[in-house]
Formats: sequence, C-alpha cells, structure tokens
Amino acid sequence: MVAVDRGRYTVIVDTQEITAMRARELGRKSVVVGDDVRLVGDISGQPGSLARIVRVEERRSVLTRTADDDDSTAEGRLERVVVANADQLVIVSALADPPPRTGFIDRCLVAAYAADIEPLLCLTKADLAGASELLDYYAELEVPHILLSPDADLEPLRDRLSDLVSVFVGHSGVGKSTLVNRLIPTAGRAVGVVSAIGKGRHTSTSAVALPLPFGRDSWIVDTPGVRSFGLAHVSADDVLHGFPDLVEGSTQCPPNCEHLADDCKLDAWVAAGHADVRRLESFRRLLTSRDQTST
Ligand SMILES: Nc1nc2c(ncn2[C@@H]2O[C@H](COP(=O)(O)OP(=O)(O)O)[C@@H](O)[C@H]2O)c(=O)[nH]1
Ligand SMILES: [Mg+2]
Repeated sequence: MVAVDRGRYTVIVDTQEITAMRARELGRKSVVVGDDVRLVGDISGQPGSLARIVRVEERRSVLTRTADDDDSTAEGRLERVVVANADQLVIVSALADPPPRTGFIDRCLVAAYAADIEPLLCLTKADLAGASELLDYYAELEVPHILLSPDADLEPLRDRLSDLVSVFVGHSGVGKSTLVNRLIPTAGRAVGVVSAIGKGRHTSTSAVALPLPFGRDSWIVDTPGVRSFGLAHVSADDVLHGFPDLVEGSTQCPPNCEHLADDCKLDAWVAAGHADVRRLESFRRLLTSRDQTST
C-alpha cells in the first residue's frame, strides 16, 4: 500500500495502481503505507473501480511515533505506526540554511534503532558549509553518511537505496523534495514549498511511497507530515541504544538507573574523557522530552 487519502488506499499490483477501501472484516486493524495487503473485488484498476483490502500481511518492521493529535487519551498517548516494512531511515539534514539540529538527528536515530531499521545520514547543502563539525559529533557512531550538493554524484546514494524501502525524514527546507526529484525525475515534488500538511494539525496519514527507477523493488517513503518522532513509547534503555557511545559507561550505573539522578555514573565517565559531553546532554534532553513530538 503506497498512499492513503480520506479512506481510499492506493495499492500497487504489478506496477498498476489500484484504489481500494478497507474491508469491514479488518476490524480496527490499521493499514499503513508500506503494508503488504491482500485484495478482493474489482482489481481491474479501471477508473471508478474499487477493490477491498481483506488482509494485512505480517510486518517485517514498524516505524512508530507517539501520536500528538486528538486521539491522545488520558492514559497516555497512542503509539502510531508511521510506515510498515521499512528497511532504512534516511535522515535528511542540511549543513546550513537551515543549520543541522543534532537533537532532531539524535531523536531520529533512537526511533530507527527502536524500530530495528538502519539509519543513513544524508547531509545536503554541502556547497554551503562543511560537514566536519557535525561528523565529529557522530564520530563514535557507525552511522553511514552521504554528502550532497547540487552537482554531487548521486551514485553512492543510489547504491545505498537499491533494493530497499527507505523512509525519508527531515525538517522543511533541508532539500528533501529536491533530492526526491533528482532520484525520481517524474516525482514532481514541489521545491521551496512548505508542506501544507506538515504545517497543519493532521499529520498522521501523509506518508507516500514512491518507486525508485533503479534496483529491485526499491522505494522511498516521503513523510511530509512527520515533523519528528514522539518517543513516549520508547524505554530509557531503548533511548540509550541511540547513543551507543554512552552504552559502555552505563554499565557502571546502579540497577535500573534512569540516567537523570545524581547516582548516574555517566557524568564521571564522560568527565574522564570517554565520550563527548554534548552527547550526554542530548541523551538527557531526549529522556526528559520523550513525549514531545518535535525537537
Ligand atoms: N545551496 C543548496 N541549496 C539547496 C540544495 N538542495 C536544496 N536546496 C534549496 O533549498 C530550498 C529548499 O529545498 P526543498 O527541496 O523544497 O526542501 P524540503 O522542504 O526539504 O523539501 C530550495 O530553494 C532548494 O533549491 C543544495 O544541495 N544546496
Ligand atoms: Mg518538500
């Protein structure tokens, strides 16, 4: 399933677009972009035809965020699947205009590791600023990165995207649409336009999967409405997995350490020079702002 708009789902079957609705028998089960689904009914794909989705296959991965909309309940916010079956989270960040925000990148890394999908840092506008400062901050992590500028060779990125389903996330203005258009010349994403969906309140159904014209079954999922990942559903331990450079220091902490109180051993460990203090600060900021949806 590649897109949903007001209850109408677009499903690709052998390169043909078929419009479908959910069958009643699915009950409350959600159908999200990336899902493999089973169809019945009119699957001709002719104008006006409507098939029915009767089954959602088991998901290989689920990229989730905590919902920030009206569905939130008193017991806690709803955990929402953003994209199913993704292999890779491509974090698009500009090196300047707008400047990179490590808090956002760190949050995305936590979401990727929590979903057990691979992160890839895509650093745009390399023609405007160098990457060494940002890369230095992530030096201890083995996160692959790609540098992009208007005349950059896209081949290294194509290699990274081939045969995979990759979800693109990034703040407005970082060059995400420009990049999608370069990868898929027929995509026609509006450049220099702030997404109306991204600015609005209803941000849960805006992901769309676009087939890449290379590799085998390669897709990118654009997420104009996902400004960031609320991480209220992620445990302190899973947040720590987004900071592998701090994990070793945490082994000296008391049992069930929340890493926020005075008895946390990470301060001493960082003071001894084992990790960058900015990483510890970012880790703690995420721990205390886990339920917020933007950084
Ligand atoms: N200098 C420079 N400008 C870029 C680059 N990529 C995109 N832009 C510009 O940045 C602005 C925002 O790009 P857009 O693709 O709409 O960003 P989006 O909001 O992330 O989709 C546009 O004016 C682009 O022309 C780049 O690599 N270098
Ligand atoms: Mg855009």
